Amino acid sequence: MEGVADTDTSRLTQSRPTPQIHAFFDEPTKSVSYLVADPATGEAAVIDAVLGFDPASGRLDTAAADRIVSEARERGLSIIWILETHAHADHLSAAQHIKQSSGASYAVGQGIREVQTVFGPRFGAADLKPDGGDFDRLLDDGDVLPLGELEIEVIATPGHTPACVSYRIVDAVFVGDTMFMPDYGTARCDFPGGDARQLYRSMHRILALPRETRLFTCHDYKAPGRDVFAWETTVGEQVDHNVHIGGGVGEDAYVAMRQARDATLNVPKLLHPAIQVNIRGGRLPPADANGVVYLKIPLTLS
Ligand SMILES: N[C@@H](CCC(=O)N[C@@H](CS)C(=O)NCC(=O)O)C(=O)O
Ligand SMILES: [Fe+2]
Repeated sequence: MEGVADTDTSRLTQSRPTPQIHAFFDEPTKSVSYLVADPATGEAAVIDAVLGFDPASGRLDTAAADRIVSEARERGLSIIWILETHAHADHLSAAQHIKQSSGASYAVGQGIREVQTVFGPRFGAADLKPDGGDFDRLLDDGDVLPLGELEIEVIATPGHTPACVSYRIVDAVFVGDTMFMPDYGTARCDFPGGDARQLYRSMHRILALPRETRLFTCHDYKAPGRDVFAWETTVGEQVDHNVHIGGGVGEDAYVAMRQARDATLNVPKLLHPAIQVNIRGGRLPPADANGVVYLKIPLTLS
């Protein structure tokens, strides 16, 4: 009898498997990339990999992505997913570089099609494959991707952009650009297809998760009075303290605040380079007749 009781107790108290998480902070773009692995099988996902880009020289730099791949190799992990939380407007994706060495599948939210519809014509991107064809998989809300013995649940969290998704792996959620650290607030909603009301509702889907759920942000811009970069928080901390939505801020008040703040923000420095590469799934545009690859900047007269 005692033996049976012991077995039952150990089963009840057995801790849930949790993902192994490594964060990589890219200081030039204040972006955070993640390598997330199932400890049991070593299968791993890379979330939001950054390709370095210096617009003055046109130089691309794979150092940040190579660090992620090296870390995976040193830990004996095999990268099977390359995931994007959205089509980033502030940095280029290194997905294609990581795909070359890993052969992993590249996935993004299905809202990418809307982003491509808006920006494809603006950049004259006739080479864009229709229906998100530059990605291996377009994700819907509720989709589940296998990661060894763990599962990655896709939570559609549009608002910052139409293609925004968050990824939940057990008790960890990679929230992309929805909420930032509680002392900084939330993401801007003034990009084409962005919508503050939608973001508010998306964020509340995440805030409905258990308070101890760990949240990992896609950026950190520090905050007044904070000297170090940070990217991990919890649902409970956001619910209580997020400076934009914490303490029960209502939807209308949030939307008014967000729209007023967005009206003061500058366009991200790498907006044009980032968007034209990221709508192509991180592919560069085709080379010109002279064999050189160029990025375009649409001009407007103010
Ligand atoms: N200064 C940065 C701004 C980047 C930016 O606009 N970030 C977006 C996320 S892609 C955001 O939500 N920012 C919120 C804010 O700046 O308050 C740049 O030029 O890259
Ligand atoms: Fe973003």
